[in-house]
Amino acid sequence: DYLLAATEGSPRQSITDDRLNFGARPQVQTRTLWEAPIIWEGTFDADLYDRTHIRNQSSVALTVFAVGRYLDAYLKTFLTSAEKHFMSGLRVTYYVFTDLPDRMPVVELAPRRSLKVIQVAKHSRWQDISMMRMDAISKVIDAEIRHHFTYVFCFDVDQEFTGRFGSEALGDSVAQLHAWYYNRPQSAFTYDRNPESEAFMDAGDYYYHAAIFGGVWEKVKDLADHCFLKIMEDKLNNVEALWHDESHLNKYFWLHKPSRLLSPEYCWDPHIQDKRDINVTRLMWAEKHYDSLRTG
Ligand code: 2GW
Ligand code: MN
Repeated sequence: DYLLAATEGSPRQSITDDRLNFGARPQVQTRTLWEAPIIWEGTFDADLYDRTHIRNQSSVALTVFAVGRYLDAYLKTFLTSAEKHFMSGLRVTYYVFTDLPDRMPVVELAPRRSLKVIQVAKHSRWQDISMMRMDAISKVIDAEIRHHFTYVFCFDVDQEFTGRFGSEALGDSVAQLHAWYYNRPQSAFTYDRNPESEAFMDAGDYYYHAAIFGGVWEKVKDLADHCFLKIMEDKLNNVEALWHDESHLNKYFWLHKPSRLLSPEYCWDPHIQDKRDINVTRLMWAEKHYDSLRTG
């Protein structure tokens, strides 16, 4: 049903996108086996996408979590850089989830852009901080996003926009290729291989990065509900998937193929040596300070 998944209020979009020039990047894969486009620099006309989405009045909700020390460490850079590069020209609202609303950084927003802070409890285990995002995302879609926005994109906070992250990335169901695995053999993918977990996979298509996923709100709600349900089933069975919510996300996208994939240009780790396919970096992983952030 991802072929023509139009619902009221969202533009009807088929999986093949004739606005793309698939041949413009002969060195990389620009379409999946199920004909979903993979968006690489050079394959699209940015103005054309912006014009269509402005004409359709597309609007985008962005969710991001900044709990505990991640608030001071990453949020200001994330939001300030998003204001420069994320969906410029479209109506955007940031939904920031934090346990520390009083410490919110001050960020100047462009016209037609706004920010909402939603207070959440801090789970004591970091794995739960990450996994429980799925529940919060589903709830905010139900309570607010579905009434006001076409699309919702969900981001890790430990990253910085460094180039256009624009309307060419919008689609029904959007997955991010993980920068470390996009050109690696399937045997190297870090899927959950434990048959006891609901996230278990012994085959797949790609290895997707949970730091970015999105789509029309109906699809993102379905993804979040599915992943949260599976996370809770695992808890009842006393198992935890290898990469937590990311393992469940990979299982979900194996069962429900995404209609659009983002190349690693959309989420790049500057520590990766081999940059031969990367013509532009649109968003970069921030430094991790595991010693100070993951303890205490
Ligand atoms: C997470 C790990 C260790 C210590 C703290 C935290 C933490 C995460 C936190 O204290 N506060 C917080 O708000 N977070 C949120 O969870 C924040 O939005 C962060 O970006 C997100 C995921 O945690 P992160 O970025 O440290 O994990 P990564 O970069 O190793 O992420 C991948 O794997 C995760 C599962 O282990 C998720 O699937 C994530 O989406 C992936 O990118
Ligand atoms: Mn991260």
